[in-house]
Amino acid sequence: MRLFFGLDPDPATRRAIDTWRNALTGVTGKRVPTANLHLTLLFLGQVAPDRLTALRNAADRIPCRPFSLVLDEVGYWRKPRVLWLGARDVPTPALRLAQALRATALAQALPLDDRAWRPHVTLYRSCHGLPDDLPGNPRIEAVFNGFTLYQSRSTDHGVHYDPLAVWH
Ligand code: 2AM
Repeated sequence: MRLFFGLDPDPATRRAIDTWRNALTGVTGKRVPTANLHLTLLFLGQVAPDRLTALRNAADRIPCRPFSLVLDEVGYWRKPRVLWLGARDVPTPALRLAQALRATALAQALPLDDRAWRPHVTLYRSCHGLPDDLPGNPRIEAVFNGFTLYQSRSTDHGVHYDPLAVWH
């Protein structure tokens, strides 16, 4: 199972992200469907299904208080070719949560890469770069009350992110 922990934006935040994204012109790439917009907290990759119960039980012990995060930056990563909205300031509770998830996964002996967490919402994939005319920097405040374990499934109709469990 291809798994990741993430943050699920509420409907108003999704609308705000879409409104900002709709103002972008000249983007070449695959638009991430609105329903798929999310912030990855920890990418786990392939996990054997028989590891799931232990992972969920371990995640039960992670404290999670509501926090807000301001999406105020747009950027492009050349290697994965994604255009994203990000948060310049990483609030401490969000960082703690990402760190706790990482520690939990490591304690479960799940292999992780060691890249630092960069909170972002991917807007476009297979993209060639930032458009020349950006509609000004975004400022979208998002409140998160919990975190979600997702299974990423590739289907004939595109990728689906199925929530397997939510923690508040
Ligand atoms: P993204 O967060 O930049 O959009 C499910 O595939 C999610 O995990 C996506 O949101 C994706 O990127 C992220 N993801 C996919 N492969 C990854 C990898 N090798 N390392 C880190 N994150 C990855």
